Amino acid sequence: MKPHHCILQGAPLDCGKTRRGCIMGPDALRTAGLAEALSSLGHRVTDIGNIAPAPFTDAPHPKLHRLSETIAWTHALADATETAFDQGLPITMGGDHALAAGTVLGAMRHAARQERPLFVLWLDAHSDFHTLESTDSGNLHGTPMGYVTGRSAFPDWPALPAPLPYENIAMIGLRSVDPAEREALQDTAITRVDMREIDETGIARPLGAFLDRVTAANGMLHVSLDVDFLDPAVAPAVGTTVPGGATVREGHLVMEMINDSGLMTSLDLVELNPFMDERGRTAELLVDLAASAMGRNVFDRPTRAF
Ligand code: 6HN
Ligand code: MN
Ligand code: MN
Ligand code: MN
Repeated sequence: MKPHHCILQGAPLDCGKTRRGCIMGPDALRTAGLAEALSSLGHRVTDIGNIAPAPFTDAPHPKLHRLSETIAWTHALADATETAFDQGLPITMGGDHALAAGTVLGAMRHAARQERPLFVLWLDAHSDFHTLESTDSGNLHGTPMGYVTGRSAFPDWPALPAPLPYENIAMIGLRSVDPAEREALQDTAITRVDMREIDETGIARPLGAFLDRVTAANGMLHVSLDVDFLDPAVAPAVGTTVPGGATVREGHLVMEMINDSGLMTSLDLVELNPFMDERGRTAELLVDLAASAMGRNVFDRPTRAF
């Protein structure tokens, strides 16, 4: 396994929804031993501390919750993530999923400079594909994929170097997609793998097909892991629980295949709400999954196409 320089950055962003608690996520991941787990695998690890948004004025919006704060975070995280790529592999400790607007944008800028295509693997019960118009809840953690694909205007948000192509996105674990998202997704080439497909074919087949495409394109791969990808019975520390999620082993298999592929260039660990955890078990599970993605295994597998 190739040793990496992991750049841990805390993103205690809690403005993407009304239920609070993700502000404590980065410290819970630190407490659960994320840095130590990665170092023990032979990686160099630097925790650069927490990112902060530039000062913003909170202009109340009739529908969208804490819009100006989310925009300020998007600027800060895109800049920080882009910078982190110069040092190593950015691992963002969230924070709710609104942070992915910034981290994916940072990865898009980096990939554009490298003249390589960026691919995004979205591990989530939700598609987070809303626009500012289509969201019913007004919670901006439901919009980052709508933003990075440029499917509608996000005024005052940072400009995209180019929209992220739909072909470069796979959403795996879907089981809660709002009607407006469902309709919009149907018109795209986004790879959509719902829990039923995982039940029917197993998770390895659709994931392997996607990873093969990333390899063939010499792509960079951003992985965004939302806690609610996992079943709430094993990962209770999340505000948006949806029953019927991935098992612990499905989670690990995804991460192990990502490691075997050697493709991952950045990672988000998001939506951890330590206020709702049970004796730190969700934080510890996220640390174990990150370790699997970075090379922890029982036996090495020969490198292979899936
Ligand atoms: N997440 N679709 C719902 C909404 O409020 O727009 C849920 C969003 C969940 C967000 O998964 O990070
Ligand atoms: Mn900026
Ligand atoms: Mn999400
Ligand atoms: Mn989710």
